[in-house]
Amino acid sequence: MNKTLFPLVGIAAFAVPLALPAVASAHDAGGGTNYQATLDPVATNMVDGSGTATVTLSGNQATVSVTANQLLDSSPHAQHIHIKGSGECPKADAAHDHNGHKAISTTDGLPAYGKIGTSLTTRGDTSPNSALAVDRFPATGSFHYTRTMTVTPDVADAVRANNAVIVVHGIDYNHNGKYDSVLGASELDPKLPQEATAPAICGALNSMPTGGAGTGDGASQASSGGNDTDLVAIGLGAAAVAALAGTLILRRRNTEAQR
Ligand SMILES: [Cu+2]
Repeated sequence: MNKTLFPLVGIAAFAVPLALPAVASAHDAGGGTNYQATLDPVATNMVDGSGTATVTLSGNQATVSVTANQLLDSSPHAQHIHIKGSGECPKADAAHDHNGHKAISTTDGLPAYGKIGTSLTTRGDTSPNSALAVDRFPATGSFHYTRTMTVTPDVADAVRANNAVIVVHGIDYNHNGKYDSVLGASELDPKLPQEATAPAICGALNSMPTGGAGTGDGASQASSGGNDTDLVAIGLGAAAVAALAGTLILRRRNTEAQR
């Protein structure tokens, strides 16, 4: 399926920098700026997974990508941009007793990462109203999510201030392969187990050190992207970023056309 994208990448690499010069000018007012986060297991929550996230922000338009690995499979994973906290992930001392177990619930983490600003749903509404729209979030243990959306001004401001945090929820505290009541009920929705809403992996978004905007020469950053193809592409420089943005837009249109 991805094979069909490769020709588009090639086309976009030439076409997009001409069509969307603002994307490549990171320092221009209204230009796209890239932010990234490394998603690490939330302390105390018995999570083995990990992930990465990137946000490309242009005005209030955000293209958000989240890659998650080794979370609980066959179970929905709510994911959000959290804002207006301390701009960081909760540490172990944020844990409280949940049904006799030390763990960090979504509420326990609020001082660190803040309230929900954007719900990273797969379709439809992206407001905090969709915080637990379990039928519109990724529902596999490993996934790659990409969506372009309009975010609220307070979310855009928080991202630009490096005060936004990506959180993917849904843990398997007792490693029995499903969300159950080992930690009791969720404080967010008593119909859901605490495991279904507790934060799993988390990372603070920070602007990428792009170097000179408009030079299109950031090749030295390529090695920092690990094995995530999107990060590698971004590391290749501004032109590649523009190409990537074009590819993501095409991919999303493709995906939506199939729905
Ligand atoms: Cu969240």
